[in-house]
Amino acid sequence: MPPKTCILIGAPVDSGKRRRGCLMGPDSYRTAGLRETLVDLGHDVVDQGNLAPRPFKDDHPDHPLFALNETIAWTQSLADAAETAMSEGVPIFLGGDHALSAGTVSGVAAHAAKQGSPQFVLWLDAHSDFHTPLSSDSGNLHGTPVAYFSGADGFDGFPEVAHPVLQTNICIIGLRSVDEAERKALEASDIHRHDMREIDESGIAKPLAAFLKRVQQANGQLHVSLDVDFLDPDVAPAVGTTVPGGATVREAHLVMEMLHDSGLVTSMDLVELNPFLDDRGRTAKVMVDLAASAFGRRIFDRRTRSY
Ligand code: EXY
Ligand code: MN
Ligand code: MN
Ligand code: MN
Repeated sequence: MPPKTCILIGAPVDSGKRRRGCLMGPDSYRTAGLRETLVDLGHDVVDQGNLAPRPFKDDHPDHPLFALNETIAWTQSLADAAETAMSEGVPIFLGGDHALSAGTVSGVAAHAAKQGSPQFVLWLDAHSDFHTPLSSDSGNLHGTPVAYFSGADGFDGFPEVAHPVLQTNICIIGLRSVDEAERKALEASDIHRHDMREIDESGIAKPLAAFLKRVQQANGQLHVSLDVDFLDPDVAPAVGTTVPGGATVREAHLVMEMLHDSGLVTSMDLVELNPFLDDRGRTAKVMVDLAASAFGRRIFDRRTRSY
């Protein structure tokens, strides 16, 4: 696999939920050596530092949606940055909570549309993040990015999604906490969804290989959004929305190694790390190790396989 130009973009988004702490995420990945790890694998790395949201007026404390204006302001800023970065290399967004993906995915999808290729999204998460502002009970917007970038209604005030990601081009793996409204919406959608029960029964490689084959056949762009809570809390405790029964470190590395073997990844988010909840950087290091697998770290080179 030829070396990549990895563009690190800090996105200290903390407005997607009430519990603060994700704003420290970008520097935790830097402290855990993400840049050095990618350089050691032969990649060029450009760290663009941290982004800021567009200017915004303070949110009304009683608004049912938490930090709506702040999240809208981040979405505008991230969508522009993502679209620009796609023409410079492989952007890796350092979160920040999952609300950031409303901007990153809509931005990379805009780039894909200009290239005339379809955008695909692999969503690695315990949650489907498929609420809209109208269906969310918590009012936490980090539970809504998949609905936003796939063009759902209900996002008044957010930037118009000029190039929604087709639902059939979205694959969610790791589900084990889905609200009733999301479950109904998912079952009515064309989103490919693989819960932990399916992974337990038939493994993680099968649905991932089928998805990667479709990306390859469509000559698509592939955005990978890795939520810390995809992993089991025993191995990745530093996230505010832990759900027992998550992916093992080996299942997560298999996903990353298959992604690298496929050569299809064009952008990535690392999200929901809350260093305030970490144990001496343990979770940050797990996430950096997973990024290393996605960018080529392995013992034996087995890229003879095709998907
Ligand atoms: N579905 C719940 C809610 O909407 O509040 C929990 C969302 C958790 C979202 C985290 C980022 O994955
Ligand atoms: Mn999420
Ligand atoms: Mn999650
Ligand atoms: Mn499927």
